[in-house]
Amino acid sequence: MKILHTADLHLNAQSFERWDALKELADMASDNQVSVFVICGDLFDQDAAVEMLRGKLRSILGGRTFKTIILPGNHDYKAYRSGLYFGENVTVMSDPRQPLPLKDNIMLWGLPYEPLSRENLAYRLKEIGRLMDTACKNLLLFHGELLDVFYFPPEWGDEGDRRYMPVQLSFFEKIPLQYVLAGHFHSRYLARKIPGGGFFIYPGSPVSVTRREVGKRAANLFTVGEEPAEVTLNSFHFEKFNITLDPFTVENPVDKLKQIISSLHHKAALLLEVDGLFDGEALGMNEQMMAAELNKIAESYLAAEPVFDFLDVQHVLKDELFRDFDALLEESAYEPGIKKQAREMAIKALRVVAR
Ligand SMILES: [Mn+2]
Repeated sequence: MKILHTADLHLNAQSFERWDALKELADMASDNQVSVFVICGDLFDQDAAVEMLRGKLRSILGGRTFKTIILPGNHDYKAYRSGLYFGENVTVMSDPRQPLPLKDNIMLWGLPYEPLSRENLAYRLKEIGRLMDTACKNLLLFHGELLDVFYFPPEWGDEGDRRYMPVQLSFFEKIPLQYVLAGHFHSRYLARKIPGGGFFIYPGSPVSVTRREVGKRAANLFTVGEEPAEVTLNSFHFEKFNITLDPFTVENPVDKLKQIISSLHHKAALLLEVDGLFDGEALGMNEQMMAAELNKIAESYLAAEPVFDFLDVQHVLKDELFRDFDALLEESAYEPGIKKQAREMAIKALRVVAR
C-alpha cells in the first residue's frame, strides 16, 4: 500500500502558491495510485481560515481515488470542530485512542496537537502503544518537535520560542509502530531510524512558507513495509544565492548572476546577497553601476530587496602603500591562502587612508 505524506501547507486565502502545492500533491497521489494521502498538521495557517476555505479544499480533494487523512497541528487544532465536512474520503484524526483501520492489516493512529509537556506526551504515547495490536502494521501521525535532531527554532516555521509537542526518538522505542509520519519541521525532508525499529519522518513543508525554507520542496512517498522515500516537488520556493566578489579575479559578477538566473527553477523566488571587494577599474563599473546592473538582471526574480554589501577598492589597489605591501607579500614564503587573507586585510585597512 502506497502513502503520500506531507504537512505544513499553511493554507490561507491569500497565498495562492500554497493551493497550487496542494493540487500538485493531490495529482501526485493520483498519478502514483496512492491509497492514502496524509497531511500531518498545519494544513491551515490559522484556525479562523478553515470555515472560509473548506469549500475550496473539497474541490481539490473531493472525487479522488485515494483517502485523505488530516491531523490537526498547532496552527489549526482549534479549527476542527466535530461535524465539519471536508469532502468524500477526507477524514480528520481527532481522537488519539481511535485508530483508522486500512487494508492489509494497516492501522493509522493520529496524535492531534494539544499543548502537552514532554513528560505528559511520553505518557500519552505509552498509553497509545498499549492499545496497538502487534499483529498490525501501526503508523502514527504526529505534529511536533523531535528534540534529538533539531533544537534550533529558526528551522521550524514562525513559532516563537515555545516548545510544541516535544518528543525524542526513544519515546517510540517500545511502541509497536513502523512509522511516525510527522509534521512541524519546515526546513527540509528528514528521516531517522527509531531505535528498536521503525522510521520517524518529517517531509518538510511542500511549499516555502517563510524565507528560511530555501531550495526545492519535498514530500514522502513510500510503500508500507519499505523505507520512506523523498520525492521532489515543483512548488513555489525560495532560493538563496551569495556572490562574493574578489578584486583579483576577472570574473564579472554580472555574468555569474546571469548564470544563476538561467538555472533558476521557474517557481523559485530569489534571495540575493552580493558582498566582497571588486576592482572597479578592471570591470569598468563603480558601485552604483554594479548595483544597477545586478538589480536590472535580477529584478523580476527577486523575492526581496537584494543585499548589496560590496566595495569598489580600485583606489586602494593603485595606492603606493598597497603596492609596496603586495610586492613584499608576493616575495614571502607564505601559503597562497594566507597571502590572500593578508591581502584582503590590507585592502580593508588601507581603504581608510588610500587616496
Ligand atoms: Mn506546526
